[in-house]
Amino acid sequence: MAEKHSSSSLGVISRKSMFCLFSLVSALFILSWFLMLRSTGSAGFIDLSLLPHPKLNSVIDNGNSASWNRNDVEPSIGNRARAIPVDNEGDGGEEKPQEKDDLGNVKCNSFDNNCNQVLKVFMYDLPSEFHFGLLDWKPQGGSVWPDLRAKVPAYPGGLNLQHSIEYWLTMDLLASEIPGIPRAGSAVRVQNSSEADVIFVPFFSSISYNRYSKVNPHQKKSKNKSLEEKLVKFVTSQKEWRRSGGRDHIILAHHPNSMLYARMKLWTAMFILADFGRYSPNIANVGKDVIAPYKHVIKSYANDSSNFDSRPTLLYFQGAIYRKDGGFARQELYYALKDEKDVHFQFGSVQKDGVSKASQGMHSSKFCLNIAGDTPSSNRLFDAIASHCVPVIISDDIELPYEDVLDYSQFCIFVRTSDAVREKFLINLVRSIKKDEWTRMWQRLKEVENFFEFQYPSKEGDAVQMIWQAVARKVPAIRLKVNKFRRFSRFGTPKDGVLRKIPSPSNFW
Ligand SMILES: *[C@@H]1O[C@H](CO)[C@@H](O)[C@H](O)[C@H]1NC(C)=O
Ligand SMILES: *[C@@H]1O[C@H](CO)[C@@H](O)[C@H](O)[C@H]1NC(C)=O
Ligand SMILES: CC(=O)N[C@H]1CO[C@H](CO)[C@@H](O)[C@@H]1O
Repeated sequence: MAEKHSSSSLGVISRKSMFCLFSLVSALFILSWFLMLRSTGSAGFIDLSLLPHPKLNSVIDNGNSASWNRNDVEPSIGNRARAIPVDNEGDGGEEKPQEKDDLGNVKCNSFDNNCNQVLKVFMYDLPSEFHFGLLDWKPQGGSVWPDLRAKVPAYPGGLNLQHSIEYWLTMDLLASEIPGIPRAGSAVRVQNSSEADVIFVPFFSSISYNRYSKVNPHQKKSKNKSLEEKLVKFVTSQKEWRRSGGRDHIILAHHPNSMLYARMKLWTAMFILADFGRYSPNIANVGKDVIAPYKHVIKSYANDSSNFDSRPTLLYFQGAIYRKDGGFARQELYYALKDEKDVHFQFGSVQKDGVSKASQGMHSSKFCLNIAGDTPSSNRLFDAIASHCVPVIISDDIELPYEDVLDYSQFCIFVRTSDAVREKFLINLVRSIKKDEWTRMWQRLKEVENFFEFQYPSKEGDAVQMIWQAVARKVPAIRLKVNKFRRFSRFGTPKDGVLRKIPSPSNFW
């Protein structure tokens, strides 16, 4: 009884006081609302211009195409390049006057996504044996870098070229310091690492793997292995690495077998990869890393005036039979398709003279098959894009370049492996796609092909620019990780800068 009594009187008191409190809070709330409205005009509590906009992800489809780099004169591919991430702010809103620095570049404050965001990249001056030395270039004078005004060193041709992103990105950074080279400017090299968004490690790991993996009789280990070991020692002892635990570093490992040793030591960095096939998810994953295209080995189809009816082959595949995982689907598909008269399905990898044959084959086919091999990705997809041959992708674990801003379903057909091997499924699917739909995809292929084109000097919207922009979209996440890392920085980092404990994927961030 006593208990019940006291609790009910308490209830009365608290109900009264709650009412008072509520009235007081409401009055304050209304008052502050009123004051805020007066001070910010109509925007309400929060000045929206201070919030980062998610608009970098937007894909324009309105012909109103200001490209990502506002500085550039005219987006050279105009409104055809609908996947260029754009700033939609332009439609209607008032332009803010742009503040410029001494060099005429638009000044940005860090909260303002409104102006031209150029990725600032600090590049280590690694000895030339890590980069152009691997291309047989010899350093002249004091510099570890070639003078691109004098001569541009060549990258070895043939199939090596598929993984040559290391070369194109490094050359673009070098060119950013040479006045008068006309190039698109998504990234610039800066000499002061404190001012950089990211730290670039210019090791040409793919060519190192391709050329120097063999152990010569007089050597204990291969050059690719000893270079990787030296690289890890060098990088992890730099102040830039120690400052961030490597989280703001960019490491190139496009060949799936490159950096076999170093990846286990440098996993905190952002990797630029062809796919994640040979990585465990705690070493590389789509959250942390960037997928870059292969450089296609087949000739671009310039001035393509073909059409649905003028491409005689329905479906084209040329590739190796694999013994590993992907091999099963290839075999099955081969037996399913080999008797279709308008299908070209041949085993055998594309070698030197095969390239021009394959070019011809892809240029005269409506659809081109991409089946997972011993890795989920292959350059065949990029050959198909360059040929405007609509890719049919059978690779459940494939990761695609810039997929955060590019909708591949507009120009590729994706088929699950489990469906593809069902009787007649694939051939019926491909035959069901008629002229109109095919023509739309073909048209779109011609619009996007530039995103996969590597060249020097790099041009607006090409692969080099798209890769830099993909890196730039990860900069906020990098900053978060670096700041978290610094919480305990007063206690120092491990002596050699290598963090041994590799986290599980769930607490990676
Ligand atoms: C590098 O940049 C930082 C931050 O802007 C600045 O404090 C420092 O003085 C610069 N160092 C040099 C050598 O210019
Ligand atoms: C494509 O057409 C352009 C202009 O019409 C021409 O300058 C160029 O040489 C052609 N390219 C090829 C490979 O035919
Ligand atoms: C460290 C590293 O990547 N080593 C590789 C160098 O190339 C040989 C031969 O292909 C590989 O077996 C090594 O793993």
